[in-house]
Amino acid sequence: MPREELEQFQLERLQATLNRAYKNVACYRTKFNSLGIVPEDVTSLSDLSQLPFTTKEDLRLNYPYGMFAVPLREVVRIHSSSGTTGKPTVVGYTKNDLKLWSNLVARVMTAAGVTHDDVVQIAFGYGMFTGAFGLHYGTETIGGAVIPMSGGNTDKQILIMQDYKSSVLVCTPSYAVTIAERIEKQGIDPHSLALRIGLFGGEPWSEAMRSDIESRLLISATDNYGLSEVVGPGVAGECQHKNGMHIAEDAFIAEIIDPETCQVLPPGSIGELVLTTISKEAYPMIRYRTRDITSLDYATCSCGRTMVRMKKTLGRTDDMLIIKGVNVFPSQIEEVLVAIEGCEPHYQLIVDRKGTLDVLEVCIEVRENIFFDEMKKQRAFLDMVGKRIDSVLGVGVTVRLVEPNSLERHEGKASRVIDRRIL
Ligand code: DLL
Repeated sequence: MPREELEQFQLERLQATLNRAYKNVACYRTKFNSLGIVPEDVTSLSDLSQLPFTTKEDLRLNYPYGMFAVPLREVVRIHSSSGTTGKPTVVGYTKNDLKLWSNLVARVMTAAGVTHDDVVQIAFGYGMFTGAFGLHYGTETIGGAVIPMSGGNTDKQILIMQDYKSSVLVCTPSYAVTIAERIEKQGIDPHSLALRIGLFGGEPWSEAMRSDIESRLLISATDNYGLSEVVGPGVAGECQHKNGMHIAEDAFIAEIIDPETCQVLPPGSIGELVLTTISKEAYPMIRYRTRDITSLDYATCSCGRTMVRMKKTLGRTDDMLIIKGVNVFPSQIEEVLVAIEGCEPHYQLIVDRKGTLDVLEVCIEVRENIFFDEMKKQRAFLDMVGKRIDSVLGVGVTVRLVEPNSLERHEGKASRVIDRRIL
């Protein structure tokens, strides 16, 4: 759809959403009233920037059902966010919302190359997390065959993958690495598997990690993005050109803001992604601050889709480390490490405070030959890794090698940072 037409479509849906949210959700009504705004004031898409933001804090204050715009009897599914601090966020779906969600995920999967001929192994944990159910219904919508494996039990994952001839693997990128590693350890030739596509999402991952997974599993690995507050997976996904994730703009309006000033930034700027839902019934989100740092590219993609593409996220504002005044995202370190021959894609970042200074220690797993190398060679390796990280981040870090297989393996979302400053 040409952008002009799309924007007209978005405006109509936005107006309907604002009316419904204002009428049915006290939180939105109070916020609008305090700014003297009524939904009718929004007559163009640019008016969106006048509306108040919605934050995680708003959702916590309205726990569990305060943000729902429909009576509970119309809700047919409840999920929650995977937040690790405070109360989780509860999200609800009507029947229409589930249909919309399935279609959005089907779209992401189709863009990645999945068809009705595929056998899709879902290795996200089934439960309150939106990942498994989202991809499950998306697969069924396309007509593919779902294997609802759920997360963990890696040996069984591999057995099923071999026996059932899974052609698509769905999980977090860090779990894909864990699976790839186990396949190698078991001496299984990846050529003997039927895998051809990986749909990985739920956490940030680098291009270097993508190449690593692709070469180990012999697949095309695509990225897809979403968050439970907004719908779950299905918000955005890569097409086969892998040049940014197309956001489903008929269901969401995306803005990029400066997280400090909260001003909307011009196209192409890096900042915090803000999303407004324009098609959902039960749980409308108006200008939701995702905390994810990315940028938007409005150029038409080589695939022909006109929908805006978001870059791989750098990470979340709340994951950002400030080391000696420099902003550091774990994904930047990952990009450097995974590209170094001999480094395994397993690392841990330990932040500590020495006196008044923050220090960052990067623990990396290396292949056995490097770990057991003579001291001199090992020191040269450490030196090289330290310099490469320094040249990308502009800040010195301490690098420590740890024994092969000593860092925790992840079955869901990886947690790579240990912050000793708050202990
Ligand atoms: O992670 C939804 C999802 C499931 C997306 C499966 C894709 C695949 P939450 O648990 O609410 O929902 O976590 C949302 O995860 O704000 C991002 O910080 C992060 N995230 C999700 N996908 C990506 C991605 C699901 N592809 C939070 N790249 C978001 C980077 C991602 N970060």
